[in-house]
Amino acid sequence: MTSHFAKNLLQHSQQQRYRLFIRIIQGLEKLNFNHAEQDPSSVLAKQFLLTFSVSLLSSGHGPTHDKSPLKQMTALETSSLCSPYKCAPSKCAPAMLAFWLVSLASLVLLPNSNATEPTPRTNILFIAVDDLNDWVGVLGGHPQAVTPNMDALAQRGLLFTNAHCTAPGCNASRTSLLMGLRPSTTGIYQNAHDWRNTSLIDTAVHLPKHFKNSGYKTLGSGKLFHAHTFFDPKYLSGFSDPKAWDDYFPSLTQQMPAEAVPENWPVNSSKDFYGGHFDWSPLQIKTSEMADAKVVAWAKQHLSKTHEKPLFLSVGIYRPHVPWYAPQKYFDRFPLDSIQLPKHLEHDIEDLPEAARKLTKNQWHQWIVANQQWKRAVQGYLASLSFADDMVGEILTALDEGPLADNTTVILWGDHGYHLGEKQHWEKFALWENTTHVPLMVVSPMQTKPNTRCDTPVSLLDLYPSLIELCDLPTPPQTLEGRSFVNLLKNPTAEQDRVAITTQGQNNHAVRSQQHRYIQYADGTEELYDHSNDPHEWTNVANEKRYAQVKQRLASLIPTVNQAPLLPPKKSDTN
Ligand SMILES: [Ca+2]
Ligand SMILES: [Ca+2]
Repeated sequence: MTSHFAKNLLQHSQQQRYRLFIRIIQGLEKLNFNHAEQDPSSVLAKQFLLTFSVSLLSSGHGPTHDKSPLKQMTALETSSLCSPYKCAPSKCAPAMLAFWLVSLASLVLLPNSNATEPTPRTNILFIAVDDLNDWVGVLGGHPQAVTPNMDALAQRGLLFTNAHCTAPGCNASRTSLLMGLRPSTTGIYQNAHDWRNTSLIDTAVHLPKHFKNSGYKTLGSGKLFHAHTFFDPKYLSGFSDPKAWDDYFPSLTQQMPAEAVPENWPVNSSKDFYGGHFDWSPLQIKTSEMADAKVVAWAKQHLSKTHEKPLFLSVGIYRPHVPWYAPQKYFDRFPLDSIQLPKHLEHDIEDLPEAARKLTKNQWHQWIVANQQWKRAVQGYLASLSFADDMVGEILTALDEGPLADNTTVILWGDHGYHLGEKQHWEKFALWENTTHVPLMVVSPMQTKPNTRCDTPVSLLDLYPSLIELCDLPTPPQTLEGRSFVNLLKNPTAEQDRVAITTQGQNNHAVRSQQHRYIQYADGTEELYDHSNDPHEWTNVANEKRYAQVKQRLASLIPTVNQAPLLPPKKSDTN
């Protein structure tokens, strides 16, 4: 300890030693010595400490330092404070020892000159890609996906290969992620459930606001809280919170710009599906005219300059959310006659319980097949995904070329998965792997190593506590229900017993472990899939006796709190 102290001391400049001296003097004053009441031993100890601090000021410096005003001042103070007292050295030894320890502790604890500059808090670039399933190249969900930018991002850090949403719908998933609370805890299960009309407005602090309250500059662009277009300006604001942001694009009260649409729509689909907004077609426009391109252009401006505070920048990319309208060049990347349908089993739904079959958009599927639109729809998704990937590439290039490159943590996530005909289902709002599995990648200069993967299940619910740990933020007032995954960033195999839980409506849950998916519906019916031999979840083994213990263990992890929905449930959720 003594040698460490000496080494530490020698590293301090004269100015730092002076600051140290002042700290010791201030510490003595706080001890509130009163000359008339102190016993002589305590006063001698104080004298010893003062003498020590004076020697500290002069140590390591040449004779010129002895003549400095500083030295003269300390000598004067020492004399005036302590000269009237005398005592026997034997009596004051314990007190001297105590003060020695105090002074040594203060010196050792004082950081050395290299560490006095606090490490700047990492900036956060938070990229949300809407309705992004696991077709991203590095996750291998579709052999024709073209996502070089997201693939490159994953290779710069850590890719979670087994990440899942807490709810398979935009609003329920995003609200859960941003509040750090399960849908079953808040009762927010559907897109119509606006968190701002609930008690959460008083009892919880959502993620961007927590960053703002904790000293970050918060900037946002595009969809973060739920919003959609439906080609009507009234939906573009969504459920945002203008008070959470220092600035937002298009504005503090509007999350999304209006999007480019064909003159006559639907082009390939039917008015029966969301009034025609579930549609796919190339657009004869420049990429820069796309709404997402405007969102990204704004974000790029802020990545090209320094900021007075650490930055939390959220960028929400709307594609590949429907409508799958994108410039012609993105469709040209996927010639129609080359399109491969997603892997599917013809009679897959026959071993599903009735509650599961009710979730499927079977009628949509029948229409799509009957009208020869399945390949065209897959083409539309692949084109929209490729466009979204180009947008991610633009953001990352701006980051890399700007002043924030070295101290920014990048997190890219999708809000839920997406079916394109598997199990005769389209979209989300179900509890299978296609719907719950999401891309999640983290590149953190201080935490992750390039080209690492983590196969342990994690949840988007884990993002809030992970960001708290990464950025050293205080805890918010609500009790966060996720579990930080920061330990997995450095050591991807550190934990293997985690599970991810997804909830679709009240009392319907899926529990995903490393090997299995267990689903339990409100009526008690079940599904179980074994991913070790059934990666597409084609064979429901819930009724096989050999899986009884697996089922029992996973069922025991289902949330016990299951709040009633905020509003009466609709027959089916809407986009
Ligand atoms: Ca979504
Ligand atoms: Ca099946």
